[in-house]
Amino acid sequence: MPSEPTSFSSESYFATQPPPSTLEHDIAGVRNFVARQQASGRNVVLVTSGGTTVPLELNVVRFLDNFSAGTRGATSAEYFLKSGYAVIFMHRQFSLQPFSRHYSHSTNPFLDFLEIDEDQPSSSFSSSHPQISSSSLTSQTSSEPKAATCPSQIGVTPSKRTHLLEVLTAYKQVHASGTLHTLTFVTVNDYLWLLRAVSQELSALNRKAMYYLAAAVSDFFLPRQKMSEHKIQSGKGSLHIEMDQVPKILKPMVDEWTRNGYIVSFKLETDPALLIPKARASLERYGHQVVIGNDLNRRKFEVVFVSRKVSSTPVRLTTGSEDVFEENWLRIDLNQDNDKEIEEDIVRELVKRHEEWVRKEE
Ligand code: PAZ
Repeated sequence: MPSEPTSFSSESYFATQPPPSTLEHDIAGVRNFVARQQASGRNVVLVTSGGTTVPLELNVVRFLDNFSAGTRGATSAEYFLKSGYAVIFMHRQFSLQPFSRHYSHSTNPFLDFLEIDEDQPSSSFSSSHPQISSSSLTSQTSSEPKAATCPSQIGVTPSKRTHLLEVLTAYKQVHASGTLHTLTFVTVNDYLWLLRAVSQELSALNRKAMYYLAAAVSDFFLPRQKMSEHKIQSGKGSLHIEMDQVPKILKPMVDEWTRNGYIVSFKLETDPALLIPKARASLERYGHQVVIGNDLNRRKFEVVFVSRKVSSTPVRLTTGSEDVFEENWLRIDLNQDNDKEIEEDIVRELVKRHEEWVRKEE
């Protein structure tokens, strides 16, 4: 007999699903980071990025995944850093990250940026440093002395240098200023526990905190109590799994976990007709500040900001909602400028709106 699906509220979820083992350690790091940023007076943004998994077994062999490479989150994080924000980058393990995203193994393999300079003796390397020599890429017998077989240096392909230098400079600056803090999740359970705990820490910043929820989070999950301990066996033919709904965490996030924070959620649809109605419904239900709608196939060059009109009061509405919301489309022309990233414009617009939000406090 299949068990009945359970309807989880956020309270019952956190009361029954176990926290990830690294949670306390992760949150100690976040607390420290937030305290440092608070002391320096910076705004801080939490960027969530990448997809969550839903394991089907306790000893997990199979899992469901949510679509997301992490491009939106990693790219936006860089633009927030450029705008002077400190960033907590909470991302799916092994998804794209700020700066290193430019050299992703699938689109821009790092080794393609390097060349071996056969003419240059590697005089700047001391013999105690490890080196990559041209001969190590060709033929070298183990008996050959290392120093004699490492005559070359590695260089960056000239056409790639300017870009690499830009990325490297920004990366080093961020590293030196300590304005980027990174956390990872894998499962939807990791994500929910982390999101709650990080939001609660960040709420110390009140209006100076922004929450930019670009991760693709599963709407369904298998509670631990219903999971098979071992790998599901295939002997019984087809597989039937009934999943429970993940609790709608935007509600407690707005009402309980964050204090006056500026909350931006994303809505991904594949049917363009659903984008605006679903974004409005989300704002109506949860009462946060902005929903950014994006269509799966157009997301790199078109998004829509759905928000409450400035004049309208932030109350929950049941009728006539179309009068109190406004949509602002943001588009870029990739034919005109194929280096342009839409996240630059998204972040610029949000920084402007957030500044107004912070001013309301004064
Ligand atoms: O990570 P990516 O750039 O491949 O995709 C970004 C995105 C489409 C996952 C993001 O913009 C988004 O819409 N996140 C929310 C998804 C959702 O509705 O759950």
